[in-house]
Amino acid sequence: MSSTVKCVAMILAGGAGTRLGALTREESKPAVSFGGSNRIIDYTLSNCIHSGIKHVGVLTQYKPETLHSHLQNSEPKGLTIQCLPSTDSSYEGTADAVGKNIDYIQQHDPTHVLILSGDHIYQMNYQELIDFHRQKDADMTVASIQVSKSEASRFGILSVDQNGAVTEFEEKPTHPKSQIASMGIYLFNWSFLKKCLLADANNPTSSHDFGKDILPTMLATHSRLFAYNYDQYWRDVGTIQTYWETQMDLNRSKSPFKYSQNEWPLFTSYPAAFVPISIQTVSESKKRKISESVISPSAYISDGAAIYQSIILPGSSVGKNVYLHKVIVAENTHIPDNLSFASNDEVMLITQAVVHRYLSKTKSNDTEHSATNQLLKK
Ligand code: ADQ
Ligand code: ADP
Repeated sequence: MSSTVKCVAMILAGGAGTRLGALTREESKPAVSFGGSNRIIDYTLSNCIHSGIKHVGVLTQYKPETLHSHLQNSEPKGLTIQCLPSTDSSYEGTADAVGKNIDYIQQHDPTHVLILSGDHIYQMNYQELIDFHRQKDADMTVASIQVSKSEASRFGILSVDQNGAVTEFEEKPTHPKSQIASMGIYLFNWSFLKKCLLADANNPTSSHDFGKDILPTMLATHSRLFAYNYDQYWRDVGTIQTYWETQMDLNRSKSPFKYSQNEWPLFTSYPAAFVPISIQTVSESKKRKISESVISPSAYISDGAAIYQSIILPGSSVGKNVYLHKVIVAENTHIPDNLSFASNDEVMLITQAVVHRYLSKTKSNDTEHSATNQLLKK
């Protein structure tokens, strides 16, 4: 990082992540297991390390215990991580979460502040974003990405001129004017951000959110707001379907990531920097067939099991002759022998409750069981 730039990162990690259903019942989304032995937040933290950022504040709120202990056990070289939980009063919106921690930022006396989300899977060298921002002499730069028409209304949508200046912004519009989406990654000049946060805190009509309040106000007051176009792999793993799809993507032999694991190792609290994402083939002697799947090292797979396009989370076990296709087995779920869960369309989330429900429905059939999406939804 250039000697004139001192950048502190603030990772937003407090949202409830309700669309991940049972996976976020006990822990927040950034703490959810990902890729076998990592957690979702590890990808953003790794980007910080590879980008030469030295200080990261993690803003936590919803079910923060697992995330706190994960971060306290992580001691990545050269990075200090400070958990910043909403203790006395809850964080109202994302800007409120950062605004209530102005003192933490100030103590590092930065030139720039990078606002990040703890639930994105991507590899980005933030240094390139910082260079772009300085070149444009911007007050704030938002990272943006081209999305399909059908998914545009899930994002903040930008209109951008030829110079890269943002001319319009709408948070999750019903009728999007473009397909340029905000990635929820914002680089601010610190003095400018401080002014924005203080003004927003004093605005009684604001919901204190970056997308809903801060960006529109910046445009209305003609601030220098630019979009940094990112064209590499990036996923917001907000739903069960995208959580599954992203792990299937990373599991392919042709990884969509820009850098290999050697160039861009993933930092986790585990001694090994990176644990291979899948067990592609398992020896025939063990009589287990596993392909295109992500198996946590602490999961146990019995002989005779066949697992395809599935994710088995920590602490789970799969019994003898179980057949699984396109499912996610939630943490600490035990699938008894001879059961089968398979889906041909949407991925299925199997929790212990789903297993119990299924067993009680099929009590009369005591040999081989088979579940389909249809059956489980009844
Ligand atoms: P969303 O992801 O829908 O859209 P939001 O729900 O605010 O926005 O979550 C952003 C991040 O902040 C998440 O990591 C969440 O966990 C965290 N968060 C939410 N509330 C918080 C709080 N009170 N305290 C601490 N952390 C909190 C945003 C932008 C869009 C953009 C998408 C890209 O608003 O414009 O397109 O990100 O994914
Ligand atoms: P190899 O093919 O190298 O002899 P295995 O086929 O036994 O090894 O296992 C391949 C991978 O599967 C290893 O990472 C191992 O840790 C893991 N593994 C082995 N047995 C089990 C099991 N019963 N449940 C889950 N994972 C296992």
